[in-house]
Amino acid sequence: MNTRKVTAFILGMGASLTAYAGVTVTDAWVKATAPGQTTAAAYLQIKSDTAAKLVSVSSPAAKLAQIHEMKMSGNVMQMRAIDSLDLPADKTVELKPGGYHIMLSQLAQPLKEGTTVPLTLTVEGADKKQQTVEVKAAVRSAMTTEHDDMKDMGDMKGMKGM
Ligand SMILES: [Cu+2]
Repeated sequence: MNTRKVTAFILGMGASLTAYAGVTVTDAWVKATAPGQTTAAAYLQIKSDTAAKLVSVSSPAAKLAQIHEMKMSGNVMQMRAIDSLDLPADKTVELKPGGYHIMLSQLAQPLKEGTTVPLTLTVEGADKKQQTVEVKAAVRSAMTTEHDDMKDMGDMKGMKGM
């Protein structure tokens, strides 16, 4: 195996990660808005080395940013704001279409594909100490994500104990 190639690969990976003292955020993205739309959902994967929780999110792109969860109520998918999202030690928690997401409301301007949205995540450790993680979420076209939504919704329906 070519060692130099492996090293370059690892460095490349590191560049796409945002790590702050034990909290790693990857693949942050926001769905591009349709004309007239003033809300958008942001998704990402977050992992903490130690047990912690995501307690708040803010963004200069939106007046309000909330942590939302989606749940099936009967056969209706509903979403609601939650106070915090548990981050078990060393476990990747996925915010994705059909599940947990960050809801951006009262957007300052439409979100266009190819741009980025800065997000500030506040994570609180078991010791109550808070740290913030700065993330740049890539804006992706709603067209290409629509299909994933449907698939995830389908999966949600089959899930037990949610
Ligand atoms: Cu929502």
